[in-house]
Amino acid sequence: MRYPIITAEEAADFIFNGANVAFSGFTACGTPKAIPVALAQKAKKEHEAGREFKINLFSGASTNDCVDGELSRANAVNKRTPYQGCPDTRKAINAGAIEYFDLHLSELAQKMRYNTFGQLDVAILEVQSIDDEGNAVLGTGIGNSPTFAMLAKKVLLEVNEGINPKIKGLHDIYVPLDPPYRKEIPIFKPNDRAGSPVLHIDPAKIVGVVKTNVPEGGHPFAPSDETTMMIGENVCNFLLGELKAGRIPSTFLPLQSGVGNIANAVLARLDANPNIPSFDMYTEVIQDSVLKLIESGKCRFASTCSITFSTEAISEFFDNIDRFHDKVLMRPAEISNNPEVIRRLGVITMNTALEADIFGNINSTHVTGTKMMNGIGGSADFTRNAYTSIFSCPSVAKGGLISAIVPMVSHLDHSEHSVDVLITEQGIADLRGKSPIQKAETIIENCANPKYRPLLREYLKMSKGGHTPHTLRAAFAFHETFVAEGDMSKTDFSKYC
Ligand code: 0RQ
Repeated sequence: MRYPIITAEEAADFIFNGANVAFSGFTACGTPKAIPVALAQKAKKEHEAGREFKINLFSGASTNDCVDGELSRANAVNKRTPYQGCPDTRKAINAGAIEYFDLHLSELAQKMRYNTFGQLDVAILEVQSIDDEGNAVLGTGIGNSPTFAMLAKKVLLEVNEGINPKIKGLHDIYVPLDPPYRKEIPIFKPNDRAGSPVLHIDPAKIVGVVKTNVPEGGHPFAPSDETTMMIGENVCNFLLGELKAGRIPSTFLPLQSGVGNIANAVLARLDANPNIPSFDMYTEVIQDSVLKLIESGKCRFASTCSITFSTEAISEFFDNIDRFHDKVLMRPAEISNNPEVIRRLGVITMNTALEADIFGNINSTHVTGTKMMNGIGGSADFTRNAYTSIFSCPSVAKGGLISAIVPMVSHLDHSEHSVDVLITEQGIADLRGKSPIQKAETIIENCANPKYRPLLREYLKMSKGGHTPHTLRAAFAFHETFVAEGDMSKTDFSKYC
């Protein structure tokens, strides 16, 4: 190999206080595992010596604990974008120790190419292999690696020998030209290949290679419970109704689904229902349930940014790669989540809300309007450009102390203009073509938990006048009551009359 083989500690020495540092991958997949740990150690030593040491951390989406966990515990992060899902990072963000700016996942790469955040100093990229001409085979998640490699002054590589070499061919690396030269992205069907299976990195920028040997694959998700199964069933019923009404063509349309238990339950219900035809997926993450759908023939093809499989599923995937290699393509986040492509393909999107208000506005990110949970992720990339956008969530959280349906969302991520359908375990609220008052009546009666329906009806009744009736002084009464008394159902609207 023509590149210097170095230790993770030597690699960390290329990174200085205040540096803009970008990491490969998307979720834990494809994320570096050795250099960030050494970097956290370096930060701790610098702090012990009384010196400031923090980096600005850019990624594809959430990362593994070696990146967000180690670096935030070492107090080594100044700015952070575009998405995180790490409890320690979340704590630091909400304590004001990390300046987090929450960004649509499709936008970070182009914003960096437009020089919005200043020069990228170092890119740390995990690869499966690299040849002497700089052609790299990436790992199980791409994220923004192509743009990071293009922009960084220096590139540090982790060559992970634990990644199965059969991964070669599953990547589709394409970086659009920037305005005013951008052309259409040549993806007209989910399985169209737009770019190259390898990422070219300028060899002159590669200042060191660290070898690792960490097998890919994580823990499987917990099995679905009764609530998530009912949500899955309701999503399935909604889609069947759309097929029957001819609003979805009989050949079906590509699906996007978030990650987690609800997404798993929805996909399991779609698989089990013989009336749902086979479909493609145009999404950002695929998990074990999608592998099962591909095996059963229900999913014909999946375009994604990462393959977030459990350890067992990833071995099954690579052991049978001949069956899967023409069924999956991994693309950079700006392509997997690209608004132009999502709109063109007619993607049906399914994302999760923390809370929804009675008028169909969605909060996906902020608990009681103030505390960051994870970030907006790709949910708006898909929702805003969907053929039909669906949001789902359980009708209550924390054992019923919180209603997911509230008078007014305490933070807005997706406005009522972008949200077509809201689904809870209670039922389906089809919001298309409805006025705000009609939306409110449908959401209260179909989606709110029976325990909270009387309170929500009372709020709507006391709010008179205007196109979207509100009683502004009572709009956050649910949240205020939860903060003060730990139970939203204790809300007393008579106090606000
Ligand atoms: O708390 O973890 O303490 O049990 O929030 O809620 O119901 O388990 O749902 O794991 O799917 O997360 C919106 C955060 C939902 C996620 C969000 C509490 C609840 C629980 C988690 P515990 P659930 P999920 C694809 C697209 C934005 C990004 C996105 C998300 C915890 O889906 O980050 O969509 N979405 N990306 O008890 C207070 C409420 C609450 C609440 C739930 N109203 N108030 N707490 N909880 N509702 C993926 C990617 O972008 C990669």
